Amino acid sequence: MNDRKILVTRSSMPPLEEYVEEIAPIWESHWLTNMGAEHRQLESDLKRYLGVENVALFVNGHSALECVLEAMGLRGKVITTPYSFASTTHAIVRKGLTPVFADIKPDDYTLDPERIESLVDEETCAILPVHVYGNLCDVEAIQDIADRHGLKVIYDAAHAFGVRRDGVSAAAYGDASMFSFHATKVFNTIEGGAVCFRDPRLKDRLDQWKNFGITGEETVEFVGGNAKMNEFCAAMGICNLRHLDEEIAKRRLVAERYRSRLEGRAGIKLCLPQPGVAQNYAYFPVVFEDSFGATRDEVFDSLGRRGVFARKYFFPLISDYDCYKDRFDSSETPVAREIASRVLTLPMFADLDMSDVDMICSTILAQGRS
Ligand code: T4K
Repeated sequence: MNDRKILVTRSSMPPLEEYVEEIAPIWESHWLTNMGAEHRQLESDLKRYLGVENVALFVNGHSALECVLEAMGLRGKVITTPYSFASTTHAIVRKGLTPVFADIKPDDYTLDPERIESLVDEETCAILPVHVYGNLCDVEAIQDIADRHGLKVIYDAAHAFGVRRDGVSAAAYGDASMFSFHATKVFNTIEGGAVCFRDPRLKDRLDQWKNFGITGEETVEFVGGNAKMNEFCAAMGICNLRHLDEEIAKRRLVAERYRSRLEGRAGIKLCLPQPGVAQNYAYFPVVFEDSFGATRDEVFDSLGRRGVFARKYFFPLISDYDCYKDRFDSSETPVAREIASRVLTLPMFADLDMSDVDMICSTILAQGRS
C-alpha cells in the first residue's frame, strides 16, 4: 500500500505571484471587507462570465441561499430534492419554510418534474431544485409548473458554475440561482457564493440582508445577518476565474478517461452527457448496480485500501438525516433512496494524473464480476 492519498477533490489555486499581485493594493487601501474594490470587480467579472445582469456575492453558498429565500419573502412549503448536500434543506428549514421532498430522475438525479405537480397545494410558495453534479435540471418543465401555480423557482446551482446549455449559462434559469464558491468547487473563492437573479429590485434587498439590514448610514430596516464576502476571497475569485476555462478543459480529459475505462461495464451506471450542455465536470458519480458483483461500500473500502478517498455524495439522503428522519419518510422518494445507497463520487480535479485515474478504474473493475 502506498502512503499517498488521493482525495475526492483538490482546490484549484492560481499561481502565487498572481494572487500576491491581486491583493497588493489592499496594503495601500487597508480596505479588507464590506464591498470593497475586489468585491465590486469580482461581481462585474462574474456578470460578464455568466452573461447575466444581476449578481450578489456572499460569504458562502449556504448563506446566499438563506438570504435569497428571506429576501424573496417566501412563506409556506418549498418543493425540493432530498438528493443533495445538507445545505439545500437546511436553508429552507432555517428560514422557517417547510420542505416537501419530490423524487429525482434515474438518469441525471435531478428533481423529476413529473413528481412535482401532485405535491403542489395552496401553501406551496416555491420550487428549489438542485443542478446536482452540474447536471442541468429539466428547467423548462419546472418553469412551466411554476408558472401554472404562481411559484418562485430558486435553483441550488452550487455544482453548476460554468455549465452552459446552447451557450446559455445555468445562472439564467428560474427567478434566482445560488452558486457555491467553496474550496471544493470547480470555481472557488476559498469560501464564497453568489446569487444570480432575474428581478433587479432584489439587488438592494440581498445586499442589505447580507449586511445586517442596514439601508443607510443611520437606517436599519431589516433584521439582516452578516454574510459579506471579504476582499481576499474576492481576489482569489478574480484570479481563479481567469484560469477557469483551462481548468474545466483539464477536468474534461479526466472525465473522458474515467468514461473510457468504466462505460459499458456490467453493473456500472454513469451519468450520460446532456444534449447541448457544456459541462463543468464538477463531480464524477458512479452508481453500482447489483449486476456489478460488489456493493458500493465494498468498492469504497477497496479504494480506501489503495489510498483513494472517494466520497458517498449524497449518502445518507437528507430525509434520512438524524435531524429529519422523524419528519420525513425516504421510502416516498424511492429513486433518490436507491441512488444514495449505490453512488460513489470518484476523485475529480484538474491535475489528477491519468495514471491515478487508471489505477482507480482498475481497482474498481477488479471488484466486479467481469
Ligand atoms: N448546495 C449544494 C448542492 C452543495 O453541494 C453545497 C456545498 C452547498 C449547497 C453549500 O455551499 P457552501 O456554503 O459550502 O458554499 C464539501 C464542501 O464543504 C461543501 O461546500 C460542498 N457542498 C460539499 C459537497 O462538499 P465536505 O464535508 O465533504 O468537505 P471536506 O472538508 O470533506 O472536503 C472534501 C475534499 O475536498 C477533501 O477530501 C479534500 C478537498 N479539499 C477540501 C478543503 C476544505 C481541498 O482540496 N481543499 C480544501 O480547502 O463538504
